[in-house]
Amino acid sequence: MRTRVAIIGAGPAGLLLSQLLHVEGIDCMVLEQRDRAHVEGRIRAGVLEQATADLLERVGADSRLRAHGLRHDGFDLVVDGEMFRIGLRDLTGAGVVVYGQTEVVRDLIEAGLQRGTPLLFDAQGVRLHDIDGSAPFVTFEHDGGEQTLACDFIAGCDGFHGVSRAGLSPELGSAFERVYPCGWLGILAEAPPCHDELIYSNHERGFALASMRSRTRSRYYVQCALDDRLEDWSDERLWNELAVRLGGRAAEAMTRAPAIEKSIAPLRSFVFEPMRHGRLFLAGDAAHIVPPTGAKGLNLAASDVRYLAEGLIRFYRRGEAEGLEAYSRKALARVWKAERFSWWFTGLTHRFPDMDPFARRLQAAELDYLRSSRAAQTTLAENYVGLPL
Ligand code: FAS
Ligand code: PHB
Repeated sequence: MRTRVAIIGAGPAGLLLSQLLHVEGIDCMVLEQRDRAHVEGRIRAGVLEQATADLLERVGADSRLRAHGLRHDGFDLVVDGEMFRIGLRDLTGAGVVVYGQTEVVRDLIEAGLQRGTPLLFDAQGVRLHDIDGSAPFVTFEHDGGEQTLACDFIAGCDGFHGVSRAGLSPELGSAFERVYPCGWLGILAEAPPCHDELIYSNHERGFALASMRSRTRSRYYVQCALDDRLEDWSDERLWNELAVRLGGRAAEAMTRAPAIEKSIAPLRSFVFEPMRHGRLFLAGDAAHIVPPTGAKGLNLAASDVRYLAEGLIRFYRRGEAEGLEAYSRKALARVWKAERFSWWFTGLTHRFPDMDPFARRLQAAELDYLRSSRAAQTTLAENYVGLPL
């Protein structure tokens, strides 16, 4: 088998890249280790920057997003029970779209299948070969046999635990990491949201977030201990904790319902530099991870593949390699700004076990400043809606 761009992974990064290339007539093939049901069933991100929504429109995968996406012009912060709003559109002229990553993945898979983009599920044992040469290739098992896919370039879109970055010798790159002393316990419930916008809460018992997937489906998170297990958190305990941490009107408006999904995710900041290694380009979680507080993970995956697609299109259309040579530098410039924002917003909204009284006073002062300063709120808002590409 042969293609121009072999894409490893059918998450948002790999799927969006495949469609950005396909609509420009550039051959590619997506190799995904899991089956379609698993990929479409993963519950993850919920907030799209407008730039991400625009990319979905560019590849013709936005009809359900336009019909069901919830346009949000602000969100609320609750600090020790007191709520104040960050008016995103008033402060920046832009908002965000609340639309589950699950739906984004479904829309991109559907667009690819309708166009006939080669997308192989259940591709096991993917291995990358000769990424430093002029004829890289990928081997994998599929349909009971060993397959070889020859290509010009490989896009490693296989997430944090994928093989693309793992296959690189450590001395070829630099990893930067911060692991937080807590995780997020997330719940999905068929229950109307408790508020018409998202609520981020800094409470003495820990962080909580009230989000949503639709007007009838809610998504909530509470900060939990690193060693917490799902069996430690009954639905009742979780709903009670959410009511305490979100407090006031949110607690009164909250509709409790059985969890249809419950999961714990660790909080981590991670960047691997550079994002290019010969004919291999890393994109999305394969290259970086942000704590979900700033809702940047999915949106960074989208901006990475936008830059990568621009470089590949320029190479195949005009034979110019400058876009590919600039990819890592351009992507990392945006990644590090999102890492900084996500780290800052996590520190502002969470109570960490090792936070001493001085740190807590600084946090309280920063929240008080944010509440009272349009300039401070504008800084938060322009990072949240997404910095210019
Ligand atoms: P993904 O991990 O989504 O996709 C990688 C794909 O590659 C997967 O389908 C995987 O099966 C496949 N793959 C892996 N190894 C392979 C191999 N060897 N061969 C072939 N295929 C392989 N972001 C937010 O903004 N908000 C959130 O609330 C949020 N919550 C999250 C919760 C969890 C539990 C996790 C893990 C992440 C969360 N994120 C969140 C971040 C998340 O949305 C990512 O940023 C986003 O999925 C990145 O997309 P990809 O880079 O495509 O990676
Ligand atoms: C979500 O709805 O899953 C979500 C929203 C905002 C965040 C993180 C997660 O910051």
